[in-house]
Amino acid sequence: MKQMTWHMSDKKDEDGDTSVVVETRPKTARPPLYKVLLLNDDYTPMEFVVHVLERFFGMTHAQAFEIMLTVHKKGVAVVGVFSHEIAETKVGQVMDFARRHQHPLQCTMEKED
Ligand code: TYC
Repeated sequence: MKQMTWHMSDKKDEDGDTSVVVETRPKTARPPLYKVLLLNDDYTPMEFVVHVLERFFGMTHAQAFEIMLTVHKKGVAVVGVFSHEIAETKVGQVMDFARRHQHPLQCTMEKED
């Protein structure tokens, strides 16, 4: 007959009875995600926005052009969804790059529902 192996997780009580400890899995909340938004304005050149999307959001030229046009026509678009820290970094990089080139381009972040 097959011999069972005792495991550390098998607890013996006073009478020598055993019971298996069943692991409970308390719900661990995942950290919230943040949308990074790009805003339209009348002055930032389209090619600059396309370059920003390629450089900081890893888009191809075609993807970047499409998203740039969406912002141009609709006023705003989500350009990525990230952890709070990464979103903050992206916003900072875009705002800094735009400021250094003297363009009024605005980039913000917003918590996802
Ligand atoms: N509206 C700008 C123009 O006509 C282009 C533009 C697109 C600016 C997207 C900002 O986030 C932006 N030159």
